[in-house]
Amino acid sequence: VLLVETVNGVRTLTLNRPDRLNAANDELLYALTDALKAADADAAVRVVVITGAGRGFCAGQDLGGVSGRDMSFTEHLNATYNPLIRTMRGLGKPVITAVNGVAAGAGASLALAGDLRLWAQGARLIEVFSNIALVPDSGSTWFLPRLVGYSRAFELMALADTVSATEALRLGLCEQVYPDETFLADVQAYAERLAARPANALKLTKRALNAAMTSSLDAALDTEAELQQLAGDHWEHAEGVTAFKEKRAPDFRRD
Ligand code: LHQ
Repeated sequence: VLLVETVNGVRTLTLNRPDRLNAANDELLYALTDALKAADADAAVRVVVITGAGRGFCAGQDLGGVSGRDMSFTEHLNATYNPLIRTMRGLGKPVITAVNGVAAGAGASLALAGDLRLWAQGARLIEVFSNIALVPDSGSTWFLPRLVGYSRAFELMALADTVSATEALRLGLCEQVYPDETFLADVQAYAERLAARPANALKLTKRALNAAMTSSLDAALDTEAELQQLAGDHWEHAEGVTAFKEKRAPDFRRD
């Protein structure tokens, strides 16, 4: 259900149920969460990419196994999607969602939960939940209004309209859009640029940003002052300053 590959410090996790547009079952969700934790623990991994096999990114919950009467949705979310989303945002490494095709329902939430979102031109996102009279879950109600504002988020959720890649770029739902034909190579090149950046500083930046998303300015200033000490005490900082003085590129990949 999940393919795992590492190239030049970039670990790519590929959802692999292409005939179902990578709709998620328990096995896939547990495998993805475990693979993220393994990537966090592996010093050879500097950046994680999540993408989908075939023409879809992720069509959300596999509806084949779902009916409101034979499972607790609350328990299901708490056991599967919620730990996944928390693991992504808590990971000490950048997580890129490489949205190769349609992202729907919890698959849209997964696409939005990346620290960085790169889309193929043919990708699209649908907050499809209201089509089956459900509430957006797996973080969509948190991510989407922060990206597009309350009313646009509600509109997308209430009408389940399809967001194209061009529109996603305009709305700020993705950072880059690449041609379908070169998508994976473009994602890899982008991820390798990120992998050359100072890993400790990015880990601390991610921690500071995630805290700031829900904090006051006062608290953010305190967090910055605390984390800046950790960054400044790290060898990366010495390397950055030395490289600047020596008029050369810093080497942040030496460990
Ligand atoms: C699928 C699915 C799918 C199974 C396409 N399952 N087979 C919910 C409940 C409980 C608790 C936790 O949280 C959740 C969260 C959720 O994610 S709710 C939302 C669940 N997802 C959906 O409702 C999306 C359903 N799919 C669609 O609306 C369409 O398939 C989209 C818009 C994603 C893509 O449309 P098309 O490009 O036209 O593709 P298609 O519909 O022809 O799908 C291709 C195949 O994939 C097809 O199978 P088939 O055997 O006919 O080729 C679909 O049945 C299958 N598939 N999504 N979620």
